[in-house]
Amino acid sequence: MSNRGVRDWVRGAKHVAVLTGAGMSAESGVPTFRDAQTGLWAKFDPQQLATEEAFRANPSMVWDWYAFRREAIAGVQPNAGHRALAEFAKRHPGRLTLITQNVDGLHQRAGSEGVLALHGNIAQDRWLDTPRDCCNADAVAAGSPPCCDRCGNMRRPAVVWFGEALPQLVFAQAEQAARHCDLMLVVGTSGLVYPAAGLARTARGRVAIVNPEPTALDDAADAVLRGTAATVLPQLLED
Ligand code: BJW
Repeated sequence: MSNRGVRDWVRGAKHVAVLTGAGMSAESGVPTFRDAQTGLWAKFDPQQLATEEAFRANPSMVWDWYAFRREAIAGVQPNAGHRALAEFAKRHPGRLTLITQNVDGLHQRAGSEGVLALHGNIAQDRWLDTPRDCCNADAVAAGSPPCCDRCGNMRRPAVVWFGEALPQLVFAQAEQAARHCDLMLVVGTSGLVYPAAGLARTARGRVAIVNPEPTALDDAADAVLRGTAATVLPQLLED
């Protein structure tokens, strides 16, 4: 199937669901999750750092990793793929549901509204343990990580780590979109992490993958487009 063929599927679809992963932001300069990391963090495996266990074992190291990534993300811009999705949704109200595994906020910064963010938001943080009465904004002591100056409860990034449940309502809305779509575009994800990857397998309509490399979901696809998000999405979503 060619890009043009999938573009015709988009044109014919009443409802399009889009599931994005880290490759969506690669051309903005955000490293993907399973890319070799560079610099300071090259010797750490992100899969080992993105867990509550790792945070409890070494809170300052994991906090600093997130601080480093937050700063990097703040310095990049949405790319042509993010913009194409936001512009399509504006031109076609109610026709597109955008589901992302990304925590970088670039879809929202490109102007997409109602984004279903399955894995949270790296720019926000929350209490690690159930907050007590003393845990409030006035009591946050600066630090790495910041913590309650009375009981020591730590702040943690508001992202979903391995072994943690996804936000229930957001995931239910994503499942609903998958079950009702005529077409799902699966962009820039390795398809290795569940339950997000499972959405591509529950999609009612056709599934088209946009990724320069093979993925674990290729067998579930009606079309596999070997290209990048910033080059292929503007072609698929033009009117
Ligand atoms: C480009 C490109 C370009 C490059 N253009 N493309 C079923 C089976 C097996 C295991 C499980 C299962 N169900 C659950 C599990 C366990 C686990 C899991 O999936 N493990 C697998 C690794 C085996 N899942 C969980 O633990 C989830 N929770 C859960 O199931 O809870 C159950 C529960 C219920 C009730 C109570 C309690 C618990 C949670 C998963 C959370 C994932 N979190 C992370 C970290 C977020 C925070 C952070 O960023 O630090 O989310 S992990 C990481 O992986 C991140 C990503 O969102 C996610 C997906 O990665 P993604 O986006 O696919 O990135 P990459 O790097 O893998 O791939 C990039 C792709 O881009 C590649 O394909 C490139 O080719 C491509 N690319 N340039 C287009 N220009």
